[in-house]
Amino acid sequence: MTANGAGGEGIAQAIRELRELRRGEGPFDLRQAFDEDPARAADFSAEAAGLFLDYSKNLVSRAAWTALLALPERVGLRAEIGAMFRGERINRTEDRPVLHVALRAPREARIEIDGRNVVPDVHAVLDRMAVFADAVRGGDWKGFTGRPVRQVVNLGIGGSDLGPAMAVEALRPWSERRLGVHFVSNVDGTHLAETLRPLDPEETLFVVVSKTFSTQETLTNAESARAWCLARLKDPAAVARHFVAVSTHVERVRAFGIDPANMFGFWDWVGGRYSLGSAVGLPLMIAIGPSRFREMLGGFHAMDRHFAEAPSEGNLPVILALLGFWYNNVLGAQSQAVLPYDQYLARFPAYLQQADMESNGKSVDRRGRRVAYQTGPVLWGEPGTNGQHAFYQLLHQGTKLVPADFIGFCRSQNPLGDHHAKLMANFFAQTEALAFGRTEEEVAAEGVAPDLVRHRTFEGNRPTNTILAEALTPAVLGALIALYEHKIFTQGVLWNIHSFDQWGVELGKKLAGRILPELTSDAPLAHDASTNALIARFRASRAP
Ligand code: G6Q
Repeated sequence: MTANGAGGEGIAQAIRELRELRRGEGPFDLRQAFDEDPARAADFSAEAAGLFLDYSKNLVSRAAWTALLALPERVGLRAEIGAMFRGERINRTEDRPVLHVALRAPREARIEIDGRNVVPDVHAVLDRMAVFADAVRGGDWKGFTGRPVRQVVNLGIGGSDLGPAMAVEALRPWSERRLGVHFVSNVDGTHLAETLRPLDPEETLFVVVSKTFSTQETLTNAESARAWCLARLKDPAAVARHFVAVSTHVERVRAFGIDPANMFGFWDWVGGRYSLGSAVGLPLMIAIGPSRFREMLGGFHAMDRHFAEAPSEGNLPVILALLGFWYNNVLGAQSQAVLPYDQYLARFPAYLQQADMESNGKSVDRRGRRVAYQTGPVLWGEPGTNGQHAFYQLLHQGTKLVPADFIGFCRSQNPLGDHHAKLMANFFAQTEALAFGRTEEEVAAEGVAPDLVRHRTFEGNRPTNTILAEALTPAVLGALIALYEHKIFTQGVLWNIHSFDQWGVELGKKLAGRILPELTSDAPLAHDASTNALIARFRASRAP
């Protein structure tokens, strides 16, 4: 029986065994591990879909790694991967398949849901998107007054914002520079107002992206955007030239006033945070064009195949998942840093934050029982080298264990003087410094005053992964995203939790719905004393 087949007790038992192994080994020291094992760097590295992963600078002995590598089989990972790729309804609390892998399957592939091959549907939408994206890019899609579109504004939030916003930034070198692509997500009117301020309604196209087409923030922004547009263009018929929708819900799209002919569909088996490869990627396709978009899908697919086929010991998502599990469940780390050394990946940590924390921030197992172990970490990060001048102090000398993924590229998209060499010198230096530090003896030998030696000592032994790729191309970005998607999936299996629902976002929405009318009335309040007092203060400050 698999660990999770045993109902989750199996994984708790596995954690106890790993902790026992760790205790039995005594302190683990990276300097010593590298000194004693000349093959460590070569053996603790793997490569797939254009990504090279060096995981040798982790606090894992060969014995511990062998024990970790036994986990996928214990939890039945192969069968779980098979169930996802076959379109089984693995999102049980919402009774849906989870098939983002179908979004990047080649045309000739066959993936069935209830006997229907969904791959032709996927490609039919991609083909329609391509026609539309080319029309916008080529200036053939005209606004109501006959001027070509110059500005594209994505209105969406969460999974309908973070993926395309991250990817448009990441793939800017391939973008049509004639077009501005903007993202408005927050219901805070400032976001929309400041974005629209410099734009001209006559040459602005809004892409309203909402799977459900019922999300408060997105519909509020879409209504205000429509009012902004019509204030200039006067005629409601203009909406058809300036608004398109991406949704699963044709009736609500029609009710909003968008012609369903200008709607790009997707399906309930695409989770919001896994939807970049679907029509949710439309603003990205407009920015970079259909063929680059397909290259990105190709990168996703290459990593999908790798995840489905490679044995655990060479499987990049599985390796990252097991290492994360080790820190989270055996060594007690609370967070995970992701540190891209590429300015184009500035939004990548925020994107992954949703993918990881919304998927694995759960505290009941698949049978609804409180888990007896830690689940998803707090994920955070910023691009290097900026972070070095900010929070790296804590990484180097703080009291907390923070495993970190460093992501870098051999070639820059902007080879400007020696910028890239300097960037990458920092990239390599940081993981070296974190792993090997500087001992008191070494610091003293440099002539540092005795009372400063302790302050200037670096303990080292701080774990990192290094992900190195040739260049940040569309295909490499696709592979990178899929790498983390499947890491998250694997960890969800290890923790025996449901990674593809997000019930934890519901309560706040519900309470906001109750509070909204209270803000503009003087009816008695019936919340707790704190919330009552805060709402009363807000009301008082807005009283005429
Ligand atoms: C993602 C979540 C969530 C969702 C947003 C937007 O996995 O489900 O972030 O994407 O709440 O939802 P709509 O696309 O339905 O507006």
